[in-house]
Amino acid sequence: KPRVFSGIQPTSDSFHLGNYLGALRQWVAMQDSTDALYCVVDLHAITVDHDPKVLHERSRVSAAQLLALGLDPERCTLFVQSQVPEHAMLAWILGSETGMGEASRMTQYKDKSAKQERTTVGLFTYPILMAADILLYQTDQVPVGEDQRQHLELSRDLAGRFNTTYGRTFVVPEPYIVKETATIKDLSEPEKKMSKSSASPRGCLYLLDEPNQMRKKIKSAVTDSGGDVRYDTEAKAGVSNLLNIYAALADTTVEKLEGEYAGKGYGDFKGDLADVVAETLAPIAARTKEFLADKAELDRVLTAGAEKARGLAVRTIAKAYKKVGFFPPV
Ligand code: AQP
Repeated sequence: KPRVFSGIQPTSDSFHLGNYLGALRQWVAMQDSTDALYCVVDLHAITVDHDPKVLHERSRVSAAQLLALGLDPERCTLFVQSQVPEHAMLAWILGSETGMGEASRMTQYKDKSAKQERTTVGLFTYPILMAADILLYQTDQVPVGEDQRQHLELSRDLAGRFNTTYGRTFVVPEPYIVKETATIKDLSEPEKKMSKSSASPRGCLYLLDEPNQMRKKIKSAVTDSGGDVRYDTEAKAGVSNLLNIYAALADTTVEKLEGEYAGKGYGDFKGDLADVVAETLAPIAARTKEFLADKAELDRVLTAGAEKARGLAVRTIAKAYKKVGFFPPV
């Protein structure tokens, strides 16, 4: 079975529809066909301002949402990054293989640092830690959204370079990006990706939103002055985004939906989409609450996951340490 690894940051109280359709749905689907490791990446989360108590709780809420979405600790390895210290150990090694120029070209760093008053070195080296996350597990495939493609490319470059310099050490990972849902757009500003840092509170649909809130957000989603439900990402970016979301959630195609809504207006279309969204997400919110009700059990599941992950991580670290001339960790 191919090895799969992917991570998500515990940087909000709820994941959003972009996270879900761009990545998390694939995580669930890949559990049985692959040997999958999924990680709540709290080390990444401190690269921007954070409150320690909030971060700790958000890591739990994140894990609970992942379980609610259908990740099964019997069928995949689910863990929190800070419980596996090898991530930081490998990141240090890879940082010394990364050129300042190539790190400086990362667009996510440029975008995020431009929005902050104070930028940290951690935010700059974020993609190197991400490469370490992936390479640590000899990963074949990484299910992510399109916004992570450039970081994946860096991971591939670093793996290839290390292998050339020191001899074969890492598997060179491939991105696994589903075309139709590679970038879910903001509902209010459909030229931007949906993101928790959206300027408009109605632009980002959270998995744990109340159904009423979801409905309001979808009803107020930006469309255009025309009235036909037609896919055209240039002229009708808003409608096209809603069509993509609808098709993905209802397991149908954009073409079929265009046919179904021919001659009907945006009102009917948005109303039906709101139903589909609420039907899909309401049970996830309910299950998340259930998993959060027993925190001791949740923590136990995560620690067991970390132990499993660590068993693999130490093997890669032993190899990499030897290759660069370090003493073995004791
Ligand atoms: N809009 C999106 N469409 C498709 N995929 C997306 N992902 C994120 N946004 C979209 C994918 O979700 C996974 C987790 O990414 P992350 O840990 O970077 O999550 P995030 O920080 O919550 O993402 P945001 O909202 O985009 O954060 P900010 O606002 O900080 O920039 C990844 O696989 C990502 O591709």
